[in-house]
Amino acid sequence: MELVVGTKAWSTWSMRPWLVLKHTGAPFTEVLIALRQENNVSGDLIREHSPSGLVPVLKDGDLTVWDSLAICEYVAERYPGLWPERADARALARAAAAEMHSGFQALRAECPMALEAAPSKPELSEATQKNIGRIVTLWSEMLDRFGGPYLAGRWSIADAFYTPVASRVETYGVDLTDYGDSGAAAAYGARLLQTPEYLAWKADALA
Ligand SMILES: N[C@@H](CCC(=O)N[C@@H](CS)C(=O)NCC(=O)O)C(=O)O
Repeated sequence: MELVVGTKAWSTWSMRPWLVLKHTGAPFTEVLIALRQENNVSGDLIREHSPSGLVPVLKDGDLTVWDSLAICEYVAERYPGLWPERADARALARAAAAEMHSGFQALRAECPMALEAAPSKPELSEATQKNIGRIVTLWSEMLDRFGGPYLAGRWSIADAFYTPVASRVETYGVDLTDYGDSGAAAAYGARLLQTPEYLAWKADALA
């Protein structure tokens, strides 16, 4: 398999399936495309690989799969264990990943992932604060219900989807206790940033 990804310091969508593939231990090759180049260079390079004009894209033989969630689902069909075994945990892990995939626009726009950036503490808009409040509730309820250490018990695709949020919490100095966290959500976020897969991605991003 070959995964086409964008600049690792910025591309949260690329990070998700990359973490998932790394977690499986399956061998895969990687094509890295520098994002935000002038004169549509990035877009042209991406379109050589991707029918949607976006990264990430996974190639497996003559099959090209685009979109982070679809790629993760494809990998999960080949490598069991990426979704929880229990039906209720699997349902909520999927709901959490889907909510991330389709939501939290304010947080994403106002606090873009920037692994190379020095930590800062910007004023956050009401919409972004609402997103963070929702994430704290979601994380806390799932950790409580399934007992941790990850959202639905064992590490799953849902955790890959929230790893970029944990990096934003770190970069933008977000204190989750301001959003009703008892400490469990912050500990979970810190845990996501200590997985070997994330540390490998971050090392690549900073290299
Ligand atoms: N829904 C898509 C979103 C992918 C996306 O927005 N990718 C961005 C990079 S993170 C991209 O390719 N932008 C085109 C560009 O920067 O030229 C997914 O989940 O894969």
